[in-house]
Amino acid sequence: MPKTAVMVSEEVREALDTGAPVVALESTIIAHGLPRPRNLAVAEELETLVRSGGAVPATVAVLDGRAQVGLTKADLERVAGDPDMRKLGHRDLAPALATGASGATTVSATAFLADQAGIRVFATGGLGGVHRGWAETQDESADLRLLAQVGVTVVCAGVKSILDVPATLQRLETLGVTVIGYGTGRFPGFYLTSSGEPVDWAVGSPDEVAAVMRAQDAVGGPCSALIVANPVPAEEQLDPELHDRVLAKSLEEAREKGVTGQAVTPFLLERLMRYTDGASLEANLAAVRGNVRLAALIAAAYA
Ligand code: PSU
Ligand code: MN
Repeated sequence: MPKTAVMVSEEVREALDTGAPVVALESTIIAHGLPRPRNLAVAEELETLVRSGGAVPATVAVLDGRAQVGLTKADLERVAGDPDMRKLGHRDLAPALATGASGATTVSATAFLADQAGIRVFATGGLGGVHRGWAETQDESADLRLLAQVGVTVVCAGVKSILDVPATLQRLETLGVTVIGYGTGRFPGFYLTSSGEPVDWAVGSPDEVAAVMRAQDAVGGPCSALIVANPVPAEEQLDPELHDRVLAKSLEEAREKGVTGQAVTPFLLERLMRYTDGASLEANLAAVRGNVRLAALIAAAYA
């Protein structure tokens, strides 16, 4: 199916046509990463944050077989409220479109659709990556390979700390995806300010990120994403000791229950929320908010 399968909202189309800044937002975090009904309030807040930063928000989802870039309030309510929303990675887009299905888009599907629509900047919480125990399960998020193929700038708090972070960074290197730390030489740890792993490049302002994007354009060649790794502020991070303890317990539980495939990430995020009495949720939200704010500034600096 040609690109015409991607439906861009009027507001987003107008912004793109006039060169105004646009920030794409994913919907899996809304439908499968956050508890109802707070998820709807968050979805709306993130759009407002993009607007406050001077950019137009473009939340992405598939509704009744239509890949939509830019959602109405009613669409957002549906994504947040409908328990039957599927979780759609890039590879799920064609069957979802062909069968009229509805689902939230992960980083891989969102980055792809944003790129098709001509949106350069995308904000999320934490990327998917190589899972712990990869040697047995071969569970590696499709986010990584997709990001090696689209020229979007992804603002995130690193990759989810439920993952094998060093292995994920290694994989990003192999795939040729550029990673820069925002105001830090340490790769962030999603709920934690630092994962402890080093990053090779650090920048300190939206203008510097925009300069890297322009250099990508100038250098040319096959595109790949630019990952802007933006740490959650230290005062809003999850207590690292608590994090390590509840994560070990949650991973053990996932193993015992035989949780596999697409269910692994939502399962672990939910267990962490439960075992930290909601503290992991607050850290997750603080990270996402920071990323969305920064993404708007980067989109404006690049526009
Ligand atoms: N960031 C969050 N919460 C989430 C996600 C990201 O703060 O739930 C989602 C993203 O959509 C990401 C997905 O693409 O988790 C990864 O899922 P998997 O490991 O199954 O590829
Ligand atoms: Mn997976």
